[in-house]
Amino acid sequence: MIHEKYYELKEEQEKLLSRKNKVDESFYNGIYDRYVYPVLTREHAPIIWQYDLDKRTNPFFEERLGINCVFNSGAIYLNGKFYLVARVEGNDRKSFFAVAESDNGIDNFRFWDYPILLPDTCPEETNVYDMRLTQHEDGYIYGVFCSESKDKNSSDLSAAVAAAGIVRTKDLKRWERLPNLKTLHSPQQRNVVLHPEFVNGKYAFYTRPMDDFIDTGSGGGIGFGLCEDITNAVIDEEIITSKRKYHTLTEVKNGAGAVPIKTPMGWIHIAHGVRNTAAGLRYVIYVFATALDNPAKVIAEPSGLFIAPRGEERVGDVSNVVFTNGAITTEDGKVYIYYASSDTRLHVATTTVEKLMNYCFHTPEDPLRSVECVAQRCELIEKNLALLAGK
Ligand code: M1P
Repeated sequence: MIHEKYYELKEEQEKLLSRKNKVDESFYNGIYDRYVYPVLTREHAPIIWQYDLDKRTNPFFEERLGINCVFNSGAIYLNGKFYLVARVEGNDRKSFFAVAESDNGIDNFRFWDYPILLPDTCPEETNVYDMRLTQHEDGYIYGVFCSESKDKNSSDLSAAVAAAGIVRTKDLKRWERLPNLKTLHSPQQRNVVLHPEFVNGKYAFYTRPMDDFIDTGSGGGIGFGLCEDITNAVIDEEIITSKRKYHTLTEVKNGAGAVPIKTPMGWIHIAHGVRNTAAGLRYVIYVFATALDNPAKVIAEPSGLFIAPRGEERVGDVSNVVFTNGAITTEDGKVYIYYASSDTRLHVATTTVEKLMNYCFHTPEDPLRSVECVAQRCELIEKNLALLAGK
C-alpha cells in the first residue's frame, strides 16, 4: 500500500522538474549568461531513491536514505539530448554517480530511475566523485573520476588517497571499469581529464600531480601525460600545462575541469583555480587555451577569473566554491558550462564558441603586479576616453 504522502511530494517535485529556467537579467559581462535557477539540486533526486513508499513498513513516511546534495557533473550531448553524470552525495557522505537528462540543457533535467552502480573492482575504494565524460575518437565514452581510499599508512583517521578511476561505455547504461590510472611520479591524482583525441597515437590525459590528498605540494599545476594503453593506463612523464602562479587565483592549486573544447583557434580549457583566504579556500573557474597541434602548450591565458560564486552560490556545504567538470558544445556552436556552487547544487552558464575564443584571445594577460595591472587598466581608459571624445 503506497503512502499518500508520496503523491503529495511527487506533485511538488513535478513543479520543480518542469519549471522553465530563465536567463538572470541582473548579470551581464558579455561573455556568458547565468540562469536564475540551478539545473540540479538535492530536490531533483527521485523520491524512490530516498523513501520506502510502503505504508506498512514506513507508516510515518520517514526518509530512509536521504540525499544531501547534487553537484559536480560530467556532461555529454548524445543523439540530440543533454546528459549529466552528476555527483550525488547521500546523507551518509558517500558520493555516487547518476545520469540526468534534458532536451534543452538549461532546465527539466530528470534523473534516470537508477543511479550508476559501478563494477566493484577496487575493494579499497571508499568514495567516488567528479566524473569527466570524454567522447573519444576511439568510439568509447570514457568516464574519468576520483577514486578515493583510506590512507592505510597514516594514523590520521581522515587521511585519504586520491586516484583517477576510469570507466567506459557506449550508452551511459553499461559501464566497463578499467584499472585506475597510474602516474609513476605523482603519488596522488584528482581532476584527471581524458583528451578526446589521440596525441602522437597515444591516449592523452590532463592530470593534477599531488603530493597529498588536499595539498598539491610540489605539483606545479595542471599536468599532461601520454599513455599507450587505456586498458592499463600508465603515465611516466607529466609536463605542466597551466601553471600555478604566485598571487593569482591558482596560487594554492588548480585542476582541469571540462573536457577541452576544440575551436579553430585552439583547445579551450575551462578549469578551476584555488587560493587561500582568511575565510578558507576560494575556488573559481578560469579559462586558458592550448595549441591545436600540441594540447599541452598554453597559447592564451586571459587574466583573472571566468566564473566566481555569486549571491546564494557563495554558501553551501563547502562555501565560496565554484567548480566545473562538464561542458557541452552543440553543432550550432552553443556552449553549456555546468558548474556547481559551494559543493551543493549545479548551475548552467551558456555562451558560444565564438564568444569563448574572443574572451580567450582578447582578454589581456595578468601582468602579475598591481602597478602593471593599473597601467593595463589606464591604457584601456585612455583608449575609451579618446573614443568618447571623438578622437
Ligand atoms: O570542495 C571543493 C572541491 O574540492 C576538490 O577539488 P580539488 O581537488 O581541486 O581541491 C574536489 O573534491 C571537488 O569535488 C570539490 O568540489
